[in-house]
Amino acid sequence: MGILNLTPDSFSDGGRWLKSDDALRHAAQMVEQGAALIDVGGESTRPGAAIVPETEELDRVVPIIEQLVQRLDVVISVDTMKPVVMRAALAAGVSMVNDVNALRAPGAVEAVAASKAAVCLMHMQGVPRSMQAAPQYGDVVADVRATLAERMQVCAKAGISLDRMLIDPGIGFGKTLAQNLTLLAHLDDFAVLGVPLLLGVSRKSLFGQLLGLKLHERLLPSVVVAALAVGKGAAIVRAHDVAETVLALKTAHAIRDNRGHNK
Ligand code: 9MG
Repeated sequence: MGILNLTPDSFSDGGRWLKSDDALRHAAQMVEQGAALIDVGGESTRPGAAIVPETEELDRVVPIIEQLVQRLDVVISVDTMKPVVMRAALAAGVSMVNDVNALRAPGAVEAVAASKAAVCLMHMQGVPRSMQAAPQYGDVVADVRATLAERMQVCAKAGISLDRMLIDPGIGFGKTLAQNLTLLAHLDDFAVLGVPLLLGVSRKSLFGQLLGLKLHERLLPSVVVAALAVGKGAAIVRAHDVAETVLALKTAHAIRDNRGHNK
């Protein structure tokens, strides 16, 4: 899943794709490099990010989504927490909603239920503005899994079938470095929920905390973790650096698919 941030303030590529021609060209390039999905976002979810007014988010994402749906033969997904934006993006042709808030906003579940689109339910403790202040869990893996299971149940009750759902433990969303590492070490524990796992680690601050790396130095650990995640069952990896991530994932897939053969 290639990331297309149409935001002035995203943590790693804020402001880079504000001109529509640049955004469309970048999306096409990610597809050429092997992305099977493009995730279009108009509001930064980085820690401390400000809330973007609905109209502004709509203006940022809808015209680009309309173009991408016409031009690219891949899944276009919208990264938003707002039901109004979900509905407009669905009307513009997205086939997936990626919600870091797991459809908690009033009307979000209904917006997705009224469509045929898939939904990624991501775990977040708190809200982006303050989520890194003091994240607290008993057993982080069990707690995140239980919350995702509960969100899946809410969606199922509203008529969203299991085959439309994906889950994501939300690395960096209301988690300390130790909690992020524990989740990454236990990704296979999410398989019991019975839906595909999506993971986003690309250029995230855990690499700054763990290795002292600046943003532009985080490519290598990002692709290493992407490959490890595939080994632990991840179906989709959300990435800025698509070409490099695709190479890592192809290698990880070849190894994973070879398990059980011993000749
Ligand atoms: C929008 N966004 C930023 N980080 C993300 C992550 O890790 N997962 C998903 N699903 N979306 C994310």
